[in-house]
Amino acid sequence: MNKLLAEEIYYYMVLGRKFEYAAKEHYMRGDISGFLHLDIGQEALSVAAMKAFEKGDVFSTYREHVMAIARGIDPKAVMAELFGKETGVSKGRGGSMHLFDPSCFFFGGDAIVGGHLPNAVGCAYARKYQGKEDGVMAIFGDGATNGGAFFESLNIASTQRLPILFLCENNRYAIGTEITRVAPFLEQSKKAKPYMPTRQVDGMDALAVYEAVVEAQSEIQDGHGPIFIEAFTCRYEGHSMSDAGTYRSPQEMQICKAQDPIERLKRALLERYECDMKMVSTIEERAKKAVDEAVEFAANSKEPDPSKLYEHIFCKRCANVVS
Ligand SMILES: Cc1ncc(C[n+]2csc(CCOP(=O)(O)OP(=O)(O)O)c2C)c(N)n1
Ligand SMILES: [Mg+2]
Repeated sequence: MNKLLAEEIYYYMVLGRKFEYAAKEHYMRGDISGFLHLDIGQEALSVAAMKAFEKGDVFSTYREHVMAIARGIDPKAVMAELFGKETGVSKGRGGSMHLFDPSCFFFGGDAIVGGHLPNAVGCAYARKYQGKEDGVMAIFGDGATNGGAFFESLNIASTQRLPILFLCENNRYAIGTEITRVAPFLEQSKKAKPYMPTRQVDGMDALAVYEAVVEAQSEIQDGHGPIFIEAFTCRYEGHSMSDAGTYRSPQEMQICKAQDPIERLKRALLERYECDMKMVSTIEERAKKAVDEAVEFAANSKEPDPSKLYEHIFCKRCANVVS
């Protein structure tokens, strides 16, 4: 990875973290309602995967604010969506879990755990049928690998040799349930092994995630069929704003935070890429400004007109997917 790209990834990771803390604050003030799942701790994965899978369609889970921004959606439009405003990326109709922008090749945000996997497979089928090479990336949590939709999706992707990358964010928890209480092992890539090549990566290391996704995308584009990457990561906050996360011990959190992805990339910038502290601070200030502007924009935007409540809900012609 070159220095410019490393700096860009750092910018989006810092922006992502600041964005999430601002969202948390405004949720507590009552400006944001509904569900809110924060990505704090998982930024390396969310940002580096988006930057690596530059072309192609992305289907993600409900923990997707940072991914959406890294994919190119304006932070203002993301924050306005959380605030339920007309200027939001989904016109205020979707909220936190339904950020969607076909122009950025970002197809959500899905509230149903694993529900987006069959959609992603369908899109990969369409892409193959159309002779388009870019492929699809589906991102999901460890919890999603216990559902039927997961296995059906792997099966079809494998038998049809579809150009799809399955990227599992293994943060070891599905809400408050530790993964080994509901699955026979910690490593969820074992479930995918019979279907396709699997790899594991340190999801707290942005550079490693980037390399793994770039390599996988070039393989799926070359017609090798699907690939599964399992990235081990750690979310710092509770599952959502209604979860205090008390089931994790302070020691466990301390081990997690010692791997902090932003600190790790900062160290790489200073040591490997020979950036100076001034450059790093400038990037951090830019990120702060973008978040402040996003909050201001969201706060000052209008709410949707109630008489237009049913507009923008159903797709009349899914032109971006099938034409
Ligand atoms: C089909 C379905 N079952 C249950 C739920 C309730 N639910 C919401 S999030 C979640 C846990 C998912 O955990 P994981 O996939 O590991 O993602 P993470 O929250 O760790 O990012 C559950 C069970 C749901 N939304 N959809
Ligand atoms: Mg999880």
